Amino acid sequence: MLNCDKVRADLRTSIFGRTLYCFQVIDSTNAYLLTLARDGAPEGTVVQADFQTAGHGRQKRRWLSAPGQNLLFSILLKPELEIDYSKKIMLATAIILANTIENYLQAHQLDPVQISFKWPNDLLVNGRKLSGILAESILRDKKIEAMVLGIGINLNEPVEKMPPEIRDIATSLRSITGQPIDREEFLCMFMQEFEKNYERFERNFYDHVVDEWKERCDQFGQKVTIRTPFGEEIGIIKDVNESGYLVYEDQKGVLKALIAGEITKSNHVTDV
Ligand code: BT5
Repeated sequence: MLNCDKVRADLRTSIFGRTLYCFQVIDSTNAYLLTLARDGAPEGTVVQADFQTAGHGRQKRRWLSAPGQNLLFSILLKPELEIDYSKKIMLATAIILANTIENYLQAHQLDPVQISFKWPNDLLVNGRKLSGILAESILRDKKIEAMVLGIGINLNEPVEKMPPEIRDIATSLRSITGQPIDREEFLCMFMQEFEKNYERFERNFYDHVVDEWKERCDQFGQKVTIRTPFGEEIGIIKDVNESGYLVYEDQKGVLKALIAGEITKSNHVTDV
């Protein structure tokens, strides 16, 4: 089980992770933290679990993770911003997570890895998913009263032992580097990086977040299949706009901005 006392002792933050709940088994860290949020838990509260019986992604898709090998946790934010900022907060979290991975590898003298972002919430290495982020919010009067950011990152689970559903699409930091990853240290590094950047991003109302995010996205110009709330369509990815929405050109040449959806296939031949 994750050594929670060690995390508490080593953590150098003033808000994030100062209230920390660690579980051996839970249904979902996001679901639990949403309940705590409704009961008035403070900003920065973190819930971590070694195993989830109902870990999920968007649209109730399952998040699969073997017991005690990876990191599964959720953080509570109370940003006092309009709903419009939700997407940008999620993109900021991906940046923070990518920075943490780089810091960790550097601190352990491991070779750097090329992390790329897939809209809206995936971190990929060599086209395989290393991590997913799920944001769930409690809204009041168009404002974000509380936002729970759930992070699943594959640290130590070897790819060959992953369940067949994800074996061909996922990867883990251990499989990439060949080295075991210290979960306690990684979690502390993430919280520290989060606190440092969260303050910076909030101060500037998330200016530049999208530009920073785009630097790591290599999907622009790709012809893809996009699952939208209104059905699937083929389009060319053009941009991610200032609000963090996906901008694509449909087959009639019309530009569309998508707030929620999914890029399901990116194997179309394109000359763009
Ligand atoms: C996500 O959803 O990628 C967000 C996942 C967030 C999980 C965390 S764990 C802690 C917290 N508590 C929760 O209950 N959730 C959060 P989405 O974009 O919908 O992607 C889900 C898809 O990712 C699945 O349908 C699988 O194809 C794939 N997947 C599932 N488990 C995976 C894994 N361990 N590694 C890589 N891909 C995985």
